[in-house]
Amino acid sequence: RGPVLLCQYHNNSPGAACSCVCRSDSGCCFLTVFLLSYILILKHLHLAVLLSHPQAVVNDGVRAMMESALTARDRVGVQDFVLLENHTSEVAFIENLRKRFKENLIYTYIGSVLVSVNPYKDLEIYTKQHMERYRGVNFYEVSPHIYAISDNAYRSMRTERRDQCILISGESGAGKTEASKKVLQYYAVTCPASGHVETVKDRLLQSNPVLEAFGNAKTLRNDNSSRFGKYMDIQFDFKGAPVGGHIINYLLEKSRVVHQSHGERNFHIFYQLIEGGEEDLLRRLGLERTPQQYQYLVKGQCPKVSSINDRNEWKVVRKALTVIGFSDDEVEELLNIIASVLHLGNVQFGGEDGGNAYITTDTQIKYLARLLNVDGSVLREALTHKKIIAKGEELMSPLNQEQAGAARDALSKAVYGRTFTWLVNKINASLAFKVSLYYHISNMAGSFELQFCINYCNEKLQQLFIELTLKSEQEEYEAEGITWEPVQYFNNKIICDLVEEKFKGIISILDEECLRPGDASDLTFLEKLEKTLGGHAHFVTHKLADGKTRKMMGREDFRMIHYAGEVNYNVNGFLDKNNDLLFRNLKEVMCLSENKILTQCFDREELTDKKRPETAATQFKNSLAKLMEILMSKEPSYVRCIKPNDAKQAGRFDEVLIRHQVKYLGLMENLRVRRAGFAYRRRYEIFLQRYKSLCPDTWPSWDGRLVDGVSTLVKHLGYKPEEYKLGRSKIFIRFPKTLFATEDALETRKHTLATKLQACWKGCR
Ligand code: AOV
Repeated sequence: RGPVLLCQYHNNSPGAACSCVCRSDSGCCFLTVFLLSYILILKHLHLAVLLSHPQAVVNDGVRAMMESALTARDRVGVQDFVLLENHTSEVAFIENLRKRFKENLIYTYIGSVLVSVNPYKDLEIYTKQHMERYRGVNFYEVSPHIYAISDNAYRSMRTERRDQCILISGESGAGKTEASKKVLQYYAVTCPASGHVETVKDRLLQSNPVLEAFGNAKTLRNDNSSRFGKYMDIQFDFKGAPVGGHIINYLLEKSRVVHQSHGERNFHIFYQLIEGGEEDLLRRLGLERTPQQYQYLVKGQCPKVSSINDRNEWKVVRKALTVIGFSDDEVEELLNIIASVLHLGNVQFGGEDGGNAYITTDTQIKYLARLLNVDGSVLREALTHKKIIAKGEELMSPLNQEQAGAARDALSKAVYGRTFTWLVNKINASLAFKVSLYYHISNMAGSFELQFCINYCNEKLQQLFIELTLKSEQEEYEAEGITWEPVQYFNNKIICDLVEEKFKGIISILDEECLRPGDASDLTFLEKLEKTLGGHAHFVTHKLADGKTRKMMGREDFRMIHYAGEVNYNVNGFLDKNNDLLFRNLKEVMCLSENKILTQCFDREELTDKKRPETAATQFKNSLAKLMEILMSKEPSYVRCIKPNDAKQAGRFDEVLIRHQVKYLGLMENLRVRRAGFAYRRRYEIFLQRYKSLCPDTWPSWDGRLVDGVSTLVKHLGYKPEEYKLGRSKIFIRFPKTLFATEDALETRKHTLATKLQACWKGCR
């Protein structure tokens, strides 16, 4: 029956906490106190010991602790890649990721960039206690975490009064959406609040399930894949409370409404409504509880997904709509539209063998007329005819079966796409205030025209990333009064220009072909590309300069050499997708609809506007340019997400897949830039606090100027002049090995102390 000592030591210094419960039955109070002071010396170790006999502490507990501390670096790798001994080695980089992943340490830094590997399982690292641990503490003094990034951005915003943004990137299923939700939750829990603010917090959090229901879908890569790009701002008041928000959506994958690849689904909302919708609601909408019955839901042959409970989700979404502030009428109109899309998909046409199309499914038209509040016969005609203007006269020209099917699908896409934008606007209105936080672009693979836009976006983000990283490095050196050493890096501006340059860029050429009347086609577009861009260092087609044909390349393909690697694009469908045209008469029908949401989505002015609408690629280019402007005006933090395997399985580390992402995310380049000068830098007070025990002049405290203390300390440690520099407020250390030697000295000192303690304990006995 020795003393029982329970001690928990948190390493989130400054302000480290030590909580103890001591029960001393055998009068060993002195020893308990002694042990405690010993434990206090053992800083930076998580420690939770429950002991029944103090002897055990010294012999086993302490030794185990010492051993684990000394071998920790081997076992769990370094928590910042800049501390890798061989920082140019991709092998070492991936090995470090692997070690940490194995220990469930999914986060690692490259300087201030957070690299995150999707664990595909729930880790106990997002609790309130974790949030508390990261609140207000120094970024580097705690283990890497998304909360550290969130907290750091928040504090910089408050102390430096600069807008912040957190850029989250990575391929589909890598964990971007989850990361963004963690950021939101962190702010919702840790930021101060008052009455009105509670509503904003709720709305911010509740906007997620709604956006996901309408904008996410099950794909092969991710059961909950965001099929749109998203930029979200949160505005904080002067007290640091969130008071408003704003969301901008990009490039919803509308084609998913009418077609899904095998094993994929349409947007979640359709299944949620059908599975979860109340009986009388479904009756009113004319829907059956069987997804298999709807053409738009059967293409992927995947109505059910084991990880998704559509019925429960429906309840969540329905409630969220109310919290965000949708009235019952608005919800009704919204669901009318969703149901209409399903009915539209079931509209079938007769008129085989090239004859004029006619509608063979009357019930659907009846439901559509009722739900969309339009005239059934007008809709019927619009679905099977095209309005053309010849010699100043309007004519209705009949469509064949195939054309009518395409017109129907174009209508479904337009209705869904515009309703989605309406939804985002509506959420924005409910978030009242405008302005500042994170950006998310998902990787919409599978369709080439989207892939093209996404890869273009990634080029732009990479450009921004390199520019800003270099800029902030340079600024820090200047602020600290340290000479800047120029860094060599690949500038991908040449690839951005290849896509976006006026007249000569791919988008300009595509638009030109889209506007050209006559024989313009995907192939003439490719020919023009060849003519204009042949010979460009980053553009390749099957034609070689000497007139021969390049092997391994299709005749309808062009290849771009992106910063992250080569990608082949098939030009099929580029013109159509870029035009994204909805026949005028279908637009007219929608303009006549009395559905309150559609009247806002289809503006009558659009019909009188003679100007051609902007093409999809140009719209994207413009919104991207605006986004870059927004991002440039803010101070960025980065989260780079990595997907560990394609099977969505916990614990599997697929090296080939990961190596590809490390390359595509430009992580080695990032590390190179970060390591070009000095690997490690810390504020004087933090450096001194950690290592002062290693020098008799600075231990137990240093009373003079911090810089002098650090200087005395490092001289005592034998740092050579070329190994470090002293700036205005920080010490800069060039190589990780210098720092490691100091860390090892610290461990040795702790070990010596432990041995002394042990001897002392024996003496006491
Ligand atoms: P994404 O946003 O990067 O893909 P998600 O954030 O949707 O990817 O993540 C995919 C899935 O991985 C989630 O549904 C979770 O099951 C799991 N996951 C991700 N991050 C974590 C985490 N930190 N802890 C536990 N599980 C996680 V896409 O939206 O397809 O580009 O468009």
